[in-house]
Amino acid sequence: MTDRTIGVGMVGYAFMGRVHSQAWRNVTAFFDLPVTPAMRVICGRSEKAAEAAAARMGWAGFTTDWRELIRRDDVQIVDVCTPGDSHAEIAIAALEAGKHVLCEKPLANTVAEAERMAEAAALATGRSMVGFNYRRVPALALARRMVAAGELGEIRHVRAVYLQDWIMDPELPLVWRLRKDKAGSGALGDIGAHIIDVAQFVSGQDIVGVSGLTETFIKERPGGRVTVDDAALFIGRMSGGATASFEATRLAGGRKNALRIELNGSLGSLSFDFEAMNELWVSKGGGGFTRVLVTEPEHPYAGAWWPPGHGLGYEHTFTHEIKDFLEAIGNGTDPSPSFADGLRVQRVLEAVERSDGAYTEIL
Ligand code: SOE
Repeated sequence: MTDRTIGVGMVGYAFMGRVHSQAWRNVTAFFDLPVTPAMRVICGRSEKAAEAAAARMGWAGFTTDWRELIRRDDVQIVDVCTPGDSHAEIAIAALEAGKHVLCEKPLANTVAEAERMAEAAALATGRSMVGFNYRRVPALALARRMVAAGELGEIRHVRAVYLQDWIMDPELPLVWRLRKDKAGSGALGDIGAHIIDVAQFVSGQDIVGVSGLTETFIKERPGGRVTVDDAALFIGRMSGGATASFEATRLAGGRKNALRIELNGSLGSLSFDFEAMNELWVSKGGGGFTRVLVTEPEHPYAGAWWPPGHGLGYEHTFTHEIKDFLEAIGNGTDPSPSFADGLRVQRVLEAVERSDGAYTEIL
């Protein structure tokens, strides 16, 4: 532990606010860091809810004005956990005020917003990072390590899906994630963004072209018309020559949080399913898949926690994310993924929407 305390202010207190708070509270209990976060203030629209969130989640203060949060001299980090329509305004204001910024995914709701955010980050004195937390699953960080070491050889196929089913009930009301003005897009930007980032991170290759389609199956809900996609499917080529296929849907009944990715290379394959997040399946030279339980001390992040075989969960990926963010700030390096990486994901999302329907009908 050091005496280099760094103040944190968080905007938002829903699901992401809760899981980020868990990470801010726990990170120094498991990782030795060059700086120590102090949970100064949480911001939300409702004063009553912000006060309750501060008490429950461990924040010293609360406010309903994010501009006041940014102005505070005892806040050096701004953590943006709001719906996508406010990411640009809050993150740019925080960067221009000299703060470090962690912004939830996707970076923004449009490429134009993401471009302004990436430009502000490039000019800023503060460090910035996008919250693609799945890069911090030990199994996916191990997968990245194995690909980078050439253990799979030349990567030929990347196959990623992200399957959920929480909007299957047509009586689920028109929550903000189902409104384009708040979320920018539906499954495409919400969970499609994750598999785009994970595919690029694990393979070490960028997506350089896509063709895809989106579909909205449940068009009306209590509260009005759905203005985003329920599902997005797209294929692409990657910068190292691999072909790629993606599917993101929140209507896959029975699939709760099934982020799955498989890579096939000239020397072997890797396969991962977040619903069994402590396991990585590996095939070498065309042999069958064997299971690696990614809980050994030498595996990424795993050594900080429990003995082998005890396993980690969703929340730990956010502790790893914030650990890496604080380490970068303390060591004066740029965190990854950067806002420029987030802009690249936004360009892929926009390309899928632009390509929508560009397919050949079977007459
Ligand atoms: C809803 O689809 C959601 O909460 C996403 O927004 C998160 O990024 C994902 O980790 C879990 O599902």
